[in-house]
Amino acid sequence: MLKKEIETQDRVWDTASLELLEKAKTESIETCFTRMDTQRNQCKFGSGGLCCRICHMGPCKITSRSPRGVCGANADTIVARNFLREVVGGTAAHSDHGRHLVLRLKKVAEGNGNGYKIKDERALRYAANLYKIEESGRQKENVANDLADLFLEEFSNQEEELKTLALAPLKQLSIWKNNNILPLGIDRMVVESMHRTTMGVDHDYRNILLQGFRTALADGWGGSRIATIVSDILFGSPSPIRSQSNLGVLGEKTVNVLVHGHEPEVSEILAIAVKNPKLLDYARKSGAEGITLAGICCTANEILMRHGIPVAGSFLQQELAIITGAVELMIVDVQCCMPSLPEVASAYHTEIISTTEIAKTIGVTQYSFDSENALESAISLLKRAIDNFKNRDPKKVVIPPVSTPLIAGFSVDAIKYMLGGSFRASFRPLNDAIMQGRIKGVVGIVGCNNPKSKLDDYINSLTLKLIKQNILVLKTGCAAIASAKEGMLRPEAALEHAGKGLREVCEAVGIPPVLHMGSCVDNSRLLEAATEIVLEGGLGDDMSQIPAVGVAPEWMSEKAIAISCYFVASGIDVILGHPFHISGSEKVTQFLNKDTAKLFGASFHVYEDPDTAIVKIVELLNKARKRLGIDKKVERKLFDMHDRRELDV
Ligand code: BF8
Ligand code: SF4
Repeated sequence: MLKKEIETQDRVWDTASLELLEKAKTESIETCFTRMDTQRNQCKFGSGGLCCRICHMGPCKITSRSPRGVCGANADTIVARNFLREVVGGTAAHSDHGRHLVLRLKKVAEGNGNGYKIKDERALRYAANLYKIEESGRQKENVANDLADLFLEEFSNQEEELKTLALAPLKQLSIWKNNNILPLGIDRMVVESMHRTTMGVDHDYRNILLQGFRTALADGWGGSRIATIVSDILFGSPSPIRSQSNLGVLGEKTVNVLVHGHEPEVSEILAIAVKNPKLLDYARKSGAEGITLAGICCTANEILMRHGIPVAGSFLQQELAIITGAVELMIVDVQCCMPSLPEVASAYHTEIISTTEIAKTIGVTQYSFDSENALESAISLLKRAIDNFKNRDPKKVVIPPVSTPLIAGFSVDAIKYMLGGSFRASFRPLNDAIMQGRIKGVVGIVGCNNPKSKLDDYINSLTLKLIKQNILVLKTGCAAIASAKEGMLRPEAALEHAGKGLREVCEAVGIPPVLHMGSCVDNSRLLEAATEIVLEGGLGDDMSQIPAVGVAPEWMSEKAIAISCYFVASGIDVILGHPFHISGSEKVTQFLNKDTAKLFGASFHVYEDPDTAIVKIVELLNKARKRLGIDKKVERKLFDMHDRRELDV
């Protein structure tokens, strides 16, 4: 039963979302925020990880009076098995995304690219060198063909370890080897994990959890890394680019088309098609002033990073975008697209179209996007949106006038160039700034929003505290969109909010204090950045030694679990804004939150508010600095009075 209605201003941080939630209330539209109220009394067995429905002797739930399931499985086994299956879900999602891109690269290499081509030959040749594929003097298509074949083997290898692991620092590899968690082919890891968690196979919670880290490594250093590399080859490596964010990017007088989901193949072509002059003419003849293409979730991040297409919103804003009444077409593909979308859209004229066979929802129009004729397909989708413009009901339209400028596009390459200049691109200046204490460390904030807590509140409060403490913040996914909307992705944010040391570095280099590094699969860019820091020298010889922490403040997805597991296995401590579903087993909790520190040099930490999280993060960074022997400089150089006050919090 509902105790007390939550005030709308306690559900969301930004004024655009607030205005649209009020509109939803007036128009009696159900959203995830209101459904959260009806789901608030959630199952304790589920949240403790104690419900097992792996076989049909069950479902079994573990209580003090029934400490074992019918088969004899105890809480530790059940909780660990459920956890591993979540890691599998996240790994499969990222990796299947990567696979689709590799198959596309293969077609392009074979001369069947149609609308697709190798956009970044430099990225292709760089990747070929990483994998020791001969590229010099060879045609780019031949190089791409070999690379695509190698990547396909990364999925299908049965007994060989992932080749992509070799991109990690050498010592990292030996840590994984010593812990017996070097992953084999990605598909094999996913299948083996499902096998090991089926009834009557792997029962030792430690063995199961180690397989969780191994599977997650197949995501971060495998599927996700491959997805990022291939996206850069096909669509271009991101470099700094200006744009706008939040729902105010929608046009009052333009045809609004939103792309939502994760895989960039369709949205990339839409970003090109939208500039077609004939289409613009057609829009004008239909009474609109033009076409506005904008993004939601990680598709937004993909086309923002490469084309500067504006971001309409993050995960929790997908329904709100439709509630503006101004969206003619929302094109969805895979992951994080709520099944509620057609229901919300039915109150307006918005059409929802899915372009993916593997992602169907009743009420969503299935559109078979013809990748053989990608540009024509994209044009016909946009025409469909234009044709829907006449159905917009002006009385239902509210577009909050909130649109915040931003700079995104910080691939690792782009950061290197910004730091070192085009002739000696390198991470050296960053390493030096960390060693001198001007920058205390690096924190990656990743992941989602979750209506269990106020949208963007934790993410934005923590980000502000971090940059005040001279901590450089790297962002991906919906966490990056939160910062975009908050104005933290502008270089001026350094002047306005950063501590002295970080401000000086940002001003010298011309970067914001918060760097948008891409979508969720692009968390692989964070691993790449951490590797660059290690390889540059002076800050340890594996990733657990550098002053770096990962944070998933408002996470909700299995993908966030996989990401945080590959961070920890890679030696990067992870702060979670709320715990995994593991509280039903003290041993599993102890293993993940403590014992992993001995295995990988990093573990999970749960801090449910930004005030306690910042204290822990600073403690972790300072510990790393002390171990490296660079802590003295922190005391002497880093803290001005302003910073000292913050530390006392
Ligand atoms: O993959 S951050 S809500 S959109 S899961 Fe989803 Fe989470 Fe957003 Fe991107 Ni990532
Ligand atoms: Fe119950 Fe064991 Fe079957 Fe799980 S595997 S449902 S604990 S009998």
